[in-house]
Amino acid sequence: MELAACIRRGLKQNEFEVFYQPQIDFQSGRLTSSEALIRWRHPQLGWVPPSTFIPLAEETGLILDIGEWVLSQACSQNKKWQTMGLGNPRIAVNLSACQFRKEGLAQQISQTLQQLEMKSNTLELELTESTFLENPEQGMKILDEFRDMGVTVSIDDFGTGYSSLSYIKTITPGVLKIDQSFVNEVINPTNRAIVQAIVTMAKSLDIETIAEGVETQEQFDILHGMGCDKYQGYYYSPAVPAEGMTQIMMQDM
Ligand code: G
Ligand code: G
Ligand code: MN
Ligand code: NA
Repeated sequence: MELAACIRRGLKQNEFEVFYQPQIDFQSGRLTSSEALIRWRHPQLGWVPPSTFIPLAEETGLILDIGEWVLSQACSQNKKWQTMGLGNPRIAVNLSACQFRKEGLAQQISQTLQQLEMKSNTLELELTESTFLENPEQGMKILDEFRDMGVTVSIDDFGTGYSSLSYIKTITPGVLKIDQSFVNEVINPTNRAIVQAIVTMAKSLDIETIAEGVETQEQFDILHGMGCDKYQGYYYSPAVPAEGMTQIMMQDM
């Protein structure tokens, strides 16, 4: 069967699952939030990584269905965690350019939040610079709507785009997610200088920084020392199923 048809069938037959990766505060060592990351359990192929189906889903527009599904899954899961008394966790959801392009995104998100009775200030939406730059005018309008709703905007893979820093001023994100490629080699003086510059700039603009893909104690120490706010990565935990995330949250209480 064609991959697109497989995705369609998979959505109908509940083959997709949302995993969650913890985000940890460097200072306190406490869990603050998690990122929702889709996984596909294909009946024949087993776990199919998003890198093999997200690009096609974007080409075919299927990402609109996937995106809506991930958002409602993640929000209802987060609501469950709040109801279980596991604090006031935040959840970060990835938005693709395709979703960002379609009319009515903010209204759709607002509706989902209302239906699930989830507080909008516990939702973070991740977008890349290129998603925004595809159509900055429309982008500004959507970001204003997000802001009015009280939803936080994060810039994903920060530092890998080709945008000028002036866009930071335009977007005024709540969070910058420092791309894994810098974090991975943060031991290297050039990368270290770049990451330090990002962290310093973000601090003075009152923007939070998250280091992505922290894997080692050494990376942890360097980033902590630089004043980066939070981290995400295998050093703490990979993305895990909802039940695994619940366990992690209970241990963190
Ligand atoms: O979790 P993993 O590293 O395998 O994710 C690979 C890529 O897939 C990442 O770039 C991530 O942003 C993307 N991805 C994961 N889940 C989603 C999702 O729900 N929506 C979108 N648009 N992208 C996702
Ligand atoms: O949305 P984004 O492109 O940031 O997706 C994050 C991706 O990074 C996911 O595919 C996730 O599984 C992956 N990831 C998370 N932590 C680590 C890590 O410590 N090392 C590596 N190599 N990948 C990671
Ligand atoms: Mn992301
Ligand atoms: Na990223």
